Amino acid sequence: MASLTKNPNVNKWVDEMVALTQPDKVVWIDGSDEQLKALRDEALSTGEMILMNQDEYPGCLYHRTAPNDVARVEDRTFICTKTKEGAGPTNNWMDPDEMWNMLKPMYDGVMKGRTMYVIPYSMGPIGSPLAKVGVEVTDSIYVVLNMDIMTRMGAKAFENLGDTSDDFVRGLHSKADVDPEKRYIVQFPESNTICSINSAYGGNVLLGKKCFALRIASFQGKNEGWMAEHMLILGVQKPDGDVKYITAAFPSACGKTNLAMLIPPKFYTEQGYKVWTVGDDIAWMKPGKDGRLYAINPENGFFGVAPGTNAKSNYNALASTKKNAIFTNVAINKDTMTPWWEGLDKNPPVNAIEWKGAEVNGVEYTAKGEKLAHPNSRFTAPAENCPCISSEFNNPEGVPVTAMIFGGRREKTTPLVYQSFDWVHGTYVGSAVSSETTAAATGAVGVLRHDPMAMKPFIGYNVGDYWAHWLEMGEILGDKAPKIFNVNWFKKDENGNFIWPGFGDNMRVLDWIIKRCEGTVDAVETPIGFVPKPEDINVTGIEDEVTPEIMDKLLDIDVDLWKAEIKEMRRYYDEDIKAKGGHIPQALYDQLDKIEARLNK
Ligand code: GTP
Ligand code: SPV
Ligand code: MN
Repeated sequence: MASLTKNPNVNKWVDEMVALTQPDKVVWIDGSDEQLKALRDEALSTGEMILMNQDEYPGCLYHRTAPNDVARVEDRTFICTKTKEGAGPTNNWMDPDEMWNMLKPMYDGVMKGRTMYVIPYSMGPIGSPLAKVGVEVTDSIYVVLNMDIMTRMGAKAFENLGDTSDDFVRGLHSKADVDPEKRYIVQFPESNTICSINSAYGGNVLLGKKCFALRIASFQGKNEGWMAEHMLILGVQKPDGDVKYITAAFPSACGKTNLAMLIPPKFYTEQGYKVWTVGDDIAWMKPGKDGRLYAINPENGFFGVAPGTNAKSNYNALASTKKNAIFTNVAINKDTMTPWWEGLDKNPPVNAIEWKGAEVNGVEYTAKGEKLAHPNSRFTAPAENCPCISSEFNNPEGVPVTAMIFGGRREKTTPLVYQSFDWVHGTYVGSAVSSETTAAATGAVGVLRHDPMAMKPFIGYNVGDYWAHWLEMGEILGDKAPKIFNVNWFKKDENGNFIWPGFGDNMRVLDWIIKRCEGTVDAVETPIGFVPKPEDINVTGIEDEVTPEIMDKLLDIDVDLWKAEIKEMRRYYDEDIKAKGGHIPQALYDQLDKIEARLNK
């Protein structure tokens, strides 16, 4: 099939990939409805996709991945820069030539008997000065259909690239044999190239997402003066109509999609507050003409965690999945052909198909403690479906950022919210994010690990240089820099229960954050930052749940725990980062010294 572009750089690379992988057929994805319909029909006929109930879920499809292929594989993810130092201590590294010599034979003839789909896509609105183009070649229709939702896909993406530019990210994907022992997710930041093999799951294969929009883009941002972050973007509209934009970085499966789409408590909606979603996972940010930081969401859809999503916890996410969505590894109600997952409702279907494909009695199955949906099962949903999608979603210039938030899952130590003293301290706070691990990546769940800026698996270069880039951006932004906060929705009591209601009630914390940015509320200065006065977190309507005693616990700064926290941070900087080739800026060590001195006073 003829190429969709005159760009010789694209055509030369695609020709090389065809010669290497030897597909029977090459299909350029123009993005037309006819083409996508034909691909859907083909995937349905082979069983790759399953049709959901078209009355209740029009346009929705289902896909099941191999049971060994259900999450990102961090131990098999590599950053291949010329030097090991370039990748730094938070990444697996291999010399680029050595890696390619290992991968090349694996790709040799891998698409024989298959079709290669060539997917042009734009990360960011077409025509946005912040957008970037990628081309992914893949042997998976599932990838094509997901990329259609997650990106601006098709011939139109080439408009941004033009006929001569070489500034596009090359992505080579083959599901090959889905062999977990030969699975590799490899980024070559210095040559704008991604290679993924032996997976057919989400973030491993939708190369525009984590591989490009975070790993490659963070490296590009460092060199080009912008930032690529694992952050949601939301707008809080106040009763007077003014909208303040906030970004927030939480590790995988720690609440970004939920916060991005929150519905404020009645107390707020009655006054006219409203939350608008710009993005739920990734933000690309650059200083604008007025010197403020502007953010776009490079994605065009949501690849959201299904379990736990329900009409109460996240009405807007659920509504987004009602048409033209793809469900991956959730359970199916066989009678109705509708999706089901733990936490959707309290009624698991009797005639259920669990995520691995077995037909089970869902009531008995779940009563035994088995899960019908995989804990990292997901929906892929078009952003345009979201009832609270921001009017600025497609704004090519992005939205101005007033506040940035870091957070993670911490059962103790970290209070509900605190504000950093300034950008440099805020950068330290970001570097100090640690969180209990989740099912979003393979490996143990619930183990506390360092996850700086929620970017540990996604920083495409040396983490120390990444921190230095944060500090540089702060200098460029000066007094126009967003204010930096930290939140923790996951504090627990002695019995292991969350003590903060979370979800929509997180609006109460956003309210305090905005007031701090506007300078309309006071705070308590503590050794770790500014903490709210208990009376300044509005608890109207939840007084029974969040009593004054609970609020004290939520806002408590336990000096002994914090001394231990700082000691651990020094160990982390020294042993995990510096001793392993990370270049930690002195300014961050100075922050450690200052916090320690304040705690000892
Ligand atoms: P990725 O897509 O992996 O990057 O995840 P995410 O950060 O978007 O996480 P998401 O919003 O999907 O939430 C993941 C899990 O955290 C869900 O099971 C939610 O139920 C839970 N969660 C989200 N917000 C809250 C909250 O405020 N409180 C509590 N207790 N749980 C929450
Ligand atoms: C995450 O793990 O942070 C995700 C899902 O958003 S994935 O696209 O698989 O990386
Ligand atoms: Mn994510």
